[in-house]
Amino acid sequence: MNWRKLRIFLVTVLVLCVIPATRYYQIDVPLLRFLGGSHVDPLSLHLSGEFVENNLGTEQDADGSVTVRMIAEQYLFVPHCILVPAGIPVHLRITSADAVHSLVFDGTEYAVKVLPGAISRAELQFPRTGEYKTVCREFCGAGHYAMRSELKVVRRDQFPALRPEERGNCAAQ
Ligand SMILES: [Cu+2]
Repeated sequence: MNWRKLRIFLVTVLVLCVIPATRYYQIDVPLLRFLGGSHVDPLSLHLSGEFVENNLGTEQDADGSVTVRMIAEQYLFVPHCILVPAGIPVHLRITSADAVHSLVFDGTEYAVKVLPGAISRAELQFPRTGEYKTVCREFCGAGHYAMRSELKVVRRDQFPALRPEERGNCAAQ
């Protein structure tokens, strides 16, 4: 093997390693399926499963914590305004209906990468009441810069008592 062939070979190997290393979030969905992880079909989110429209928003859990389910899609987050009680664990479950997004709660350290086909989970807690802007930090297309919504943290006694089948959002306040 001469040096030129060796160089081409090494560059090819390097490129083949760099592509999966930088685009890992696009190849882990089939892996998730293989491992039996949290997989959802982005094309039928609104038809069945936990991300149907009337299941989005804040759910009161039996142990006092809350679960928030959201969808990220070009160019909005659904629901547009999330309502959670202060000082209580918030289990976030979010998926994407189209591109890769990144949900960031401004003024906090929380950032969640959102992929189509997978459920991203995060454990959040907001000790103080207030309003947080939630923005997308992953360039997802022409309307990316307008992809913003809101999270409202209210006092525990101001948070509405939700029945098991009921989901809360800012409108329920
Ligand atoms: Cu975006």
